Amino acid sequence: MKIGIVCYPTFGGSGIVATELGIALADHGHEVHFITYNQPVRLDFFSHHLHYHEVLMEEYPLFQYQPYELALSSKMVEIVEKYQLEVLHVHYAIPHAYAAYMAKQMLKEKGINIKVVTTLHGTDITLVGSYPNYKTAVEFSINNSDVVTAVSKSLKQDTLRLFDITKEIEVVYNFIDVDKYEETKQGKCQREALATPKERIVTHISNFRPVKRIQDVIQIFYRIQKEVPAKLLMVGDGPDRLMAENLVAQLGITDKVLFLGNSHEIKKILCYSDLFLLPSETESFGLAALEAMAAGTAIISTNTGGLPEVNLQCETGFLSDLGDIEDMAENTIIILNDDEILETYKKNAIEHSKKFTLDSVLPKYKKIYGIEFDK
Ligand code: GMT
Repeated sequence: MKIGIVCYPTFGGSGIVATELGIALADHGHEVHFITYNQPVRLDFFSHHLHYHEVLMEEYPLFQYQPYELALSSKMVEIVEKYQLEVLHVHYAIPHAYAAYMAKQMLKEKGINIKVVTTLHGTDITLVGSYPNYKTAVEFSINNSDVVTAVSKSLKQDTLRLFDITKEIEVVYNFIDVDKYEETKQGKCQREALATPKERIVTHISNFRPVKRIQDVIQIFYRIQKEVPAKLLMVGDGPDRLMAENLVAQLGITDKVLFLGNSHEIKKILCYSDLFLLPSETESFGLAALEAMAAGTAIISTNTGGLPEVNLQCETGFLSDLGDIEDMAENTIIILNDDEILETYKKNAIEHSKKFTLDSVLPKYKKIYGIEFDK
């Protein structure tokens, strides 16, 4: 089948899911066309099954804001026609579902019927999507997609609560390619480059936006390092990075916290890690936590959104109320202070991550697209 995938090409979870899905479909012989404003970060190669089309914008002095939806929908029409695509799968409703609806209407005029699949990822619903200034258009474009999916049960419930939805929403969980984590585990993990043998390694990975509560990550770690020898790896970049660096300096723990920036070596970093911190305000799923679990890392998170569907209380880690940094610090110390507990949680994390495999999710998307048999 010929499939168009529209996503944010950055380090955010929705772009990662979209890219990994596209790569897997191409591996199964389908022709996949990414339509985005930059090459997706995890798309590091092309093949005759895998293509990338850049959405180009025009500068004009009259525009205070450039009309991205216009350029995107025009590009979708062009690529659907040129390559005879059969499905457009858009990840993150804003503005992709809206642009896809416009593209579908334009194509209809040309006698082409394209199926539009919209996958809701999180903040497109729980934060930005429900802003009064966007809500009408987001609701309209969800209701006018041919198929709508959400990445967790919790996100489906949030969508039904926040919008007037007339469309069925199917839950298709985020996924990981378990084999890729096995390969990393077998490779040499140069942990000693970052910490002494006695130190535990605690990791946080995100795009450092306010919703991730980076200040809580630092405050939790501040309490941990008083009780357990440990290092904190802060991976990613975003608006709250400077605030976090200042807080680390204020608390006098600069020698114990490493800011690594955005990284293409996530699996390697996770293979050094003992525990992953995710104290988010809201998290529709928590792909970063799932990736950490697959790499054998215990999880300390809040109990918001879809996180309880991923992190299991007293099994793969602990979940606390939003902002309860004392509880999250205490739970972390319990895990890190005891080799046996840590090993048990790590093993459980690996086992539970296997419930979210590419192999279980791919057939669901194929069915949604209408793929009956692979070539
Ligand atoms: O907020 C982010 O971290 C990025 C965002 C995105 O859409 O790029 O992530 C959302 O989608 C991910 C993939 O489905 C989910 O795993 C994240 O939980 C979700 N983020 C939030 O809900 C805050």
